[in-house]
Amino acid sequence: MEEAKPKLKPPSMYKVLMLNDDYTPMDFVVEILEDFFNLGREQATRVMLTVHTEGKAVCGVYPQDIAETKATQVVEYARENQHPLMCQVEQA
Ligand code: TYC
Repeated sequence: MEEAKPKLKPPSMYKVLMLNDDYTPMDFVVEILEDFFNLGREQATRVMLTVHTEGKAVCGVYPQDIAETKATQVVEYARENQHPLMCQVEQA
């Protein structure tokens, strides 16, 4: 008897982007990149400076539900600390 072909495909991946603003402190952004995106201090600093100079940068790439959850958690954490930091999720 023939085996059924597995039809599982890997999930589409989504980028979490961080957007620049004039008010969120640089240290706070670096802390977020370390804590929510598991970047080391050097890479977190590089990503933060890319956002600061270019307007946005990719923080990480994940399956959709994880990407959406991280973006929501980052924005909530920023609001709890009275910062206007924004994230975007888009398909990779
Ligand atoms: N532009 C901010 C400042 O000069 C720093 C900053 C970096 C803010 C990255 C947001 O996603 C951001 N304090």
